[in-house]
Amino acid sequence: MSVAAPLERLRSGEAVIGVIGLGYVGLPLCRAFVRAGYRVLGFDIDSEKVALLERGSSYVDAVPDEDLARMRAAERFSATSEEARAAECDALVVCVPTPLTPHREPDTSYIERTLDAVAPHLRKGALVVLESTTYPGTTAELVAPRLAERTGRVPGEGFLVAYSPERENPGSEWTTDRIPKVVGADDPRSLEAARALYERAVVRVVAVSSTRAAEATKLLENVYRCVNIAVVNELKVCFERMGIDVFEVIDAARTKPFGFMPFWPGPGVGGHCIPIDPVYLAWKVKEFGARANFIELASEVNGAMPRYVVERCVLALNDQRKALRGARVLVLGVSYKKDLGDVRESPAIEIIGLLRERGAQVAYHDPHVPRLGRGRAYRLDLESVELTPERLASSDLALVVTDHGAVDYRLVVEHAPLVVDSRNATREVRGDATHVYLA
Ligand code: SAJ
Repeated sequence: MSVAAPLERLRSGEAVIGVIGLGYVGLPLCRAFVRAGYRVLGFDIDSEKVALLERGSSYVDAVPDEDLARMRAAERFSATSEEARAAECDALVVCVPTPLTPHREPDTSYIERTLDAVAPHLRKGALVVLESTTYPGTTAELVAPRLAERTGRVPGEGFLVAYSPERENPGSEWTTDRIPKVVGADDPRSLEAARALYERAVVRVVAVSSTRAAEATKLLENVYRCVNIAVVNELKVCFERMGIDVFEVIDAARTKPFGFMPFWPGPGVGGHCIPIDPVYLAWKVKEFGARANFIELASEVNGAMPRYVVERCVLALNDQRKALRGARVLVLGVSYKKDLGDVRESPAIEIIGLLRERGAQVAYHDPHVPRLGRGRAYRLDLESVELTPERLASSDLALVVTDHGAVDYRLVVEHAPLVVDSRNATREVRGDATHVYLA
């Protein structure tokens, strides 16, 4: 089949698109491609996920069952674990995890395993796009060479390769089709193919000059958040000592109609992006003799927040002549951000681990998280308890870690003998209550 074939089929919209990794990024992307008129084949190594999707049952909040039903009814979506079916695809979009190793270095093993699985079946001239967030250079130094070695073909000719960062935003109204899509490639034909792939599916395609520029674009987006969150976390600690309410100050600063975007102090940063992506960049720049000081410092400041929150609990109990050891602490909210059930990298897991290490008896209430298994460093085995006046009154301290909208903070302030609030969730109901501490 000529090199033009997949590229032609992408241009005409007849292309079959393979999406590898059917998680919170891959499944919404499948939906966007189906809505654009493509036939889509979803790949996942987890046969349970494939079986659920083939039964019309979605496990990704952003893609409800009715959307999945429409995709399947249009006969333009199916899911499989059979990597050989990559041969049916004109384009393969890789949306697999890029976590950190235990030594906090980039872990590209999921990308490598995916490339090795599809390479033997890669159609001649097919396009491979990496979407996983990663360090600048991954596509040019790992993806293209690995595929070239395994297929014996030349990148940009025997197969096409590009990078396009995912911008899925869990829990928001920003659906894939409405978010401008950055694409970068290192040869004209790959760029043309990547543009053709996405132009049908998203509001706007933003082409940049190389795969490295596209990889760096995504990292800048998340470094921007990570550093600005660290700034307000550091100011929270400073202002607390100065008797200044940092939340009041941020609220006042945001009245400036330009040149200021509010970020909010919290108990630390969780999720799959903000605590991890910046570390990928800080790691890579060292290869060039540089040092990403702000990223390193931001990771340190954000990483110190769980301990700071626990220290504030010790101080609050101390003011009531109580010790943390043996205290009954009720943690309110354990997911990594409000109104979601995702606990990945959630600071709540470290906070609960630290409280337990100091002898506290910890329970939690989270309407979105029925049970907590283990974090990277702690095994918790807890189930969410009901939030009742009795439960609050029998606790020594209620600690707000994640400020879910579904929690009644008036009830918390009225019935808990002590409240430590790391999200300013009690601002409307605490008045001048002296038993409520900010953390
Ligand atoms: N956080 C703060 N203070 C803030 C904002 C966030 O402490 O002012 C904490 C959150 O509680 C959470 C962590 O930081 O633990 C990350 O929060 P996030 O709002 O950045 O949420 P994420 O991790 O879901 O980030 C995603 C990102 N989307 C992609 O990477 C495609 C990010 O780029 C989005 O900007 C972000 O959602 C968003 O805007 O909601």
